[in-house]
Amino acid sequence: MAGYPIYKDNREFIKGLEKYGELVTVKQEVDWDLEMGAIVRRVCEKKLPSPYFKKIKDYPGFEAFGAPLATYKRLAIALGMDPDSTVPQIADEYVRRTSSEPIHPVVVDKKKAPCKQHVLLGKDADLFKLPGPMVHDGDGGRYLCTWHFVVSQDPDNGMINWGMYRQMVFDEKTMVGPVLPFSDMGKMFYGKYVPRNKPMPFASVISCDPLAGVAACAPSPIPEDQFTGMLMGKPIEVVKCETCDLEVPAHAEIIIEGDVIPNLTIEEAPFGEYTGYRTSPREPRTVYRVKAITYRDNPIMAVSNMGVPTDEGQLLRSFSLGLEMRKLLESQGIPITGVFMLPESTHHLVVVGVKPAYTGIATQIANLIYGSKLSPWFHMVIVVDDQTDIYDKDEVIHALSTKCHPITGIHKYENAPGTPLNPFASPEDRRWSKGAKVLFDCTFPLNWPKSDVPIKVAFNTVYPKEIQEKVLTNWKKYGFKD
Ligand SMILES: Cc1cc2nc3c(=O)[nH]c(=O)nc-3n(C[C@H](O)[C@H](O)[C@H](O)COP(=O)(O)O)c2cc1C
Ligand SMILES: [Mn+2]
Repeated sequence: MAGYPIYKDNREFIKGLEKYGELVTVKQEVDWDLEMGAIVRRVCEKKLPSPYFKKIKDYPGFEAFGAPLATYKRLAIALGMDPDSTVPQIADEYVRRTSSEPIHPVVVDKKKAPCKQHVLLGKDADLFKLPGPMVHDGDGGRYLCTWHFVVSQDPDNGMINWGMYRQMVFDEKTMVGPVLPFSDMGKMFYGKYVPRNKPMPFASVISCDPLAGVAACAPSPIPEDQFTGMLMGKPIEVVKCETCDLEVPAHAEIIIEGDVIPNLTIEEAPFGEYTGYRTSPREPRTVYRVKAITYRDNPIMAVSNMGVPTDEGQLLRSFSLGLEMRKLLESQGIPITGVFMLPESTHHLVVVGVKPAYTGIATQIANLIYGSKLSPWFHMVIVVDDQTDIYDKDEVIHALSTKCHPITGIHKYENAPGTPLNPFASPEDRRWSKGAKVLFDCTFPLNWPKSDVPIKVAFNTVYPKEIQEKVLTNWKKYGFKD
């Protein structure tokens, strides 16, 4: 299987980014304590190239790579597409690849797996040997795992899960982090291992190839090791862990193996979160006990800095959550023109374009979206008609403020599932993940007489096709550049 022109590890991806001007190599030493985090944050806020840190204070031999996928351009590069591809082009390609047949990983021998170049076991497996950054001031500790994934396996059906669940260093041998109960790992750990009081083997994979990262934070119903293969167009190479039967990507930079401990919690957080706020208090959370650490020669840490959008977390989650909603609506035969979740909304707001074929179509769309298993993550749906470009924020704002009736166009859903991180929710509602939802219906009612429907006054709506074509053909001749 030849696959797409993709990068098998972050080393190749870093070279790819450099080729397209999407990398800044930082040769000067940087401090893991806030400095590296502050640089990555500013890079996200200014939409700058990824920083590649060559020298980290106290950690000779280690390097770090920040904001790996914080722009659509870097996502296009990761997918092996033209770096200037538009968002709809990237979205169509993603849907095409992820609607194909699952591609299972292939197991390679340990000798062929760079992630085994250094193996630390027993007392040597000390988390402080790794340059976990203090990402934001005010964080509850050093977060070693900010752009990574946790591998786990269902004890009954053997299903593999790769998911991104943040992990803070507690001591040399312990990490701690939140695992939401509706996540795949949450359902597996709290639903199966905890009732049996059985430790759950885990492996945290830090700094894998870029597409494994895309898969790990995608809300995919397909196991993410196969989903990565679909994105790559060929199998990802995995290798067996040192201390359990799990398999991890052979070309990853750093692997941490161990057990998730049932019926024990340790306090974790606060942390700067994807919503752009610090919402979750320091509270008892899920405990990971470490048995082994393996890494490549001169390992490259990956560092993501969550905060005000956009960083890769919000960009990729918005992208993939929106596209899962597209697949859902299409599977139900709704005549949508597309779905786009704005990354600036930190995946809270979904824009759906539709041909308003019948009355109530916007409500039907919102009911499907809010009835889906992914609905805890978002709470605003804007439905626009096919005259609005869903990817154009200006057009969406225009439709919202002109077509949505402030009373009859807004539909509220109370008592809905949310997350503990919703900044608008009261502390009590956050504790119980209690949410609420809203639909903004920006379609004109179909029962209005045709003559009374306001006509949109724009270049492509009020001029005859011939005039539009003539003007576009002559545009440069008139003296305009674009
Ligand atoms: C950077 C980043 C950090 C995340 N941290 C957590 C976390 O700490 N706990 C959690 O439950 N979900 C977290 N998520 C969301 C999950 O990764 C997301 O739900 C993903 O789809 C999990 O996959 P699953 O469907 O296999 O559960 C995070 C996402 C990103 C992008
Ligand atoms: Mn999953």
